[in-house]
Amino acid sequence: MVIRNAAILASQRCNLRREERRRKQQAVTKQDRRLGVAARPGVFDPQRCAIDPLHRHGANLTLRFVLWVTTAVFLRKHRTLGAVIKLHHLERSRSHRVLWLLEELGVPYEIVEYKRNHETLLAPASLTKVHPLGKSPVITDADTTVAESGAIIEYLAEHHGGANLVPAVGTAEHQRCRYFMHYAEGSLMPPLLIKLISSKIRSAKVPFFAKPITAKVADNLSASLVTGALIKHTAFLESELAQRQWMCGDHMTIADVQMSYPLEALASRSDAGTAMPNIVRVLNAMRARPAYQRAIERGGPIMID
Ligand SMILES: N[C@@H](CCC(=O)N[C@@H](CS)C(=O)NCC(=O)O)C(=O)O
Repeated sequence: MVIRNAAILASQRCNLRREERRRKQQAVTKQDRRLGVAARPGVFDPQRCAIDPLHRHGANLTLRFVLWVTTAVFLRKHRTLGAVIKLHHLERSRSHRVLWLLEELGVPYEIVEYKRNHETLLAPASLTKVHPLGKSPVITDADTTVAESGAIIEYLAEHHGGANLVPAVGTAEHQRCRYFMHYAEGSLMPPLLIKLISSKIRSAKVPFFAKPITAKVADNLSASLVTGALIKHTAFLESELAQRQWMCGDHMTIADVQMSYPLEALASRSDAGTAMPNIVRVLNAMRARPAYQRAIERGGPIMID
């Protein structure tokens, strides 16, 4: 009996609550009609929302949809925000320049590491999957692939906030910057590379009777293509750097990044016997940058021994 009465009471309470909700709902609908809210589905009305959770749900869906479309359009426009730059980094290579710049810019990036063949010092064939020449550095940024250090450095400065590392167009600094961006690979690297090749020829494992021949070839290469050239380059760079703090002027620029590798090579390979205090001063200023040191921590030593 007691249980039956309790059940009847509970059911009555339930009916009362339902009736109360219906009345509130009717009141809101009438007010909506007056205000024209019902005719505008998806318009968020906080008053109505307090009593009608479905209304809040509808408004949330609209908001979410608008947010989703805006984000998609934004990411499509700024593709690089959705992807991280990948640096295809060959150990002990010019790739250090790009690592240094990425660290200076503070942009997120990933390193894909490649090891040199011990005998030939060549890069593994897998690098040709990134760029047909199979050389490092090369970067991928979303669906853009950029090879050649100079081009990569300019690309990163242009697209990833390095405008302060490029001197203003029309100034003498800008002209010097352009010059050194090309000079590094076009003029200074070739004799330094021949110097490396000639030292590898000299130390190559050959039968003892062939040793004098390989030594002679190495000496001739050095004498004709390296020694004189490096004396000229050293004198030229010394006179340039005696006039300024960095490669182009009073501030570090992308030309310093590009020149860092040949300057390291010059410091470690040159036996031209010429003193180079200004080259060493600029090189030490580069090496002192925390970003330069972080690049070595992440990418390993710069030069081939
Ligand atoms: N001029 C190119 C040179 C690229 C280059 O020769 N990279 C060397 C490493 S320093 C390389 O990939 N060597 C391995 C190979 O040729 O297989 C640049 O500046 O990016």
